[in-house]
Amino acid sequence: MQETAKIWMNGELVDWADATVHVGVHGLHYGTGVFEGIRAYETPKGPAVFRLADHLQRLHDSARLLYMEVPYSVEELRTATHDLVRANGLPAAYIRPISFFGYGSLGVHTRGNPVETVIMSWPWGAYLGEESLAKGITAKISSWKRVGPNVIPHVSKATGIYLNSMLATTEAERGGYDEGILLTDQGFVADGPGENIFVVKDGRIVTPPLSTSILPGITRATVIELARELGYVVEEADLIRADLYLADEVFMTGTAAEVTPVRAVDDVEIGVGDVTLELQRTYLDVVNGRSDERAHWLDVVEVSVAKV
Ligand code: PPE
Repeated sequence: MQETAKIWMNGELVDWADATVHVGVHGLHYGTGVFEGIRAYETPKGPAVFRLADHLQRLHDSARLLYMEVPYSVEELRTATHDLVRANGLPAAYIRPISFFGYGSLGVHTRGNPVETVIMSWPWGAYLGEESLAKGITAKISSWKRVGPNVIPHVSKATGIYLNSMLATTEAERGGYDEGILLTDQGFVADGPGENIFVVKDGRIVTPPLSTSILPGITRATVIELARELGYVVEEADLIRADLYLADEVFMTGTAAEVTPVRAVDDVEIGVGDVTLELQRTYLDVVNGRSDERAHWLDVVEVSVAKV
């Protein structure tokens, strides 16, 4: 991780090295936190954060599902994010807000622990490697099943859920694959460890419905909207692993992964297809501020211009 100058911590910008907590924090012991992954892009109007308010609203929703109250409103966190982007002076950055139960008392109940809220930002390139966007990645169906909706509410981007993701991604990597794909206990395709998944078959685009134990991805929603506007039929329907093997194209979406083609699943070669690349191009145009119709999704950060 590339260090940047400042981190926003509980209302203040502090030096990167000073953003520390005690080893007794509740979130470290029990995974009791919620977080977001957001990207700011370099646009003609300056650094712009993609769908910032939507991400911050999801942070609040995630917290509610863990009986946690984030002590800052969406608007306060939005201002904080702008302050941080300005302070770190990066034209493009990955932004990571996190709220977690802090130091106070241990034991699995959360009573007596303050809620700490922190926002980090640093440069983060292509999530699955520099070549992944053009050449695609290989994926392996994980032997680990996705946590069910009555195990941990998967609609919540909760830190603890990422133990499930970590197992899938590590297993895939140890097997020589770039990424894992998780199925539900019933055998339906759910998602990647940090991405939603789409299949293209006979010109139609299919993605698992939100009831399939997945995170309601903001990139997923964005891509569905953009694809429909391009004239594609997009369905939210259950998929089984055979649908992946027989697909014309498979791709993954996420803030970090953007739109990444999956060129093989379990060594079944699929290749990188035109629909995926068209959606990837369209998405990258939107986030980089090259689309006027979607300018409302870009929250431009005012950076002061040096006086001449
Ligand atoms: N599913 C999961 C499990 C997930 O973690 C993400 C984001 C998505 C879907 C896509 O959601 P969205 O970003 O709103 O389109 N994963 C974040 C964290 C990845 C990480 O390794 O950390 C991300 O992409 O920022």
